[in-house]
Amino acid sequence: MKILVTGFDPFGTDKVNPAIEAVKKLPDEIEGAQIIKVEIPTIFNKCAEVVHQAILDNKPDYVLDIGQAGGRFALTPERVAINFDDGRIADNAGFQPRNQPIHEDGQNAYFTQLPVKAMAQAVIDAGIPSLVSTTAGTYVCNHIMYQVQYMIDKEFPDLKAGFMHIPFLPNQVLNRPDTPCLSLADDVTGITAAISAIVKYDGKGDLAAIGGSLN
Ligand code: PCA
Repeated sequence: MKILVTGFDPFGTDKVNPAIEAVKKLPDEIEGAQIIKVEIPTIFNKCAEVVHQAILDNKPDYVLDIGQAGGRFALTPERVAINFDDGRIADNAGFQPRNQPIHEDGQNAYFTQLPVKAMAQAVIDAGIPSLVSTTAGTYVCNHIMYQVQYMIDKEFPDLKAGFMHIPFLPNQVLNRPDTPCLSLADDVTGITAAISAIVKYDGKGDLAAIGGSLN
């Protein structure tokens, strides 16, 4: 089995993004699955092209995109991506969409194929906070999650994909009082645990646990 894991580059006022830092440090193999790591730009009109090319090049069974969610305290596998771009800030190309559909011929929303409850439970079992989230926002992270689902809808029906947000690193909250953070080592442990759950639940649906969600 092959799993393509992507991480976004730094954006906004931050000089680092825990997503790509953690993705770079993941093992090359998890539970027998080969892990392919790719950095993607925090640019609405570029990130999908990079992931699309990586899918064509590597033919993965799964895609897991990782991004930073500043202010969240937990690793949050996302359940749903929506057909809506609305930037709170400009992206790394200076583009700030407002109220735009991503694809006129796409669904309003797509659910992930990933076992998000099992992923969250595996992260918790590794001693790291985790919750299933039901909103990936309306910025570039929701955008890439939606774009990969659109590719599944139109082009790669056998692919399974999803997204996970992760908190700030400690060095990003030095001037952000009362803001949660998680160490890079915990990010790597947590993402590895989540990927282990993806492999273990392959073809088996999701854990039937009481999952809860972030709003
Ligand atoms: N987080 C942003 C985009 C890139 C990233 O790492 C988001 O949540 O949309």
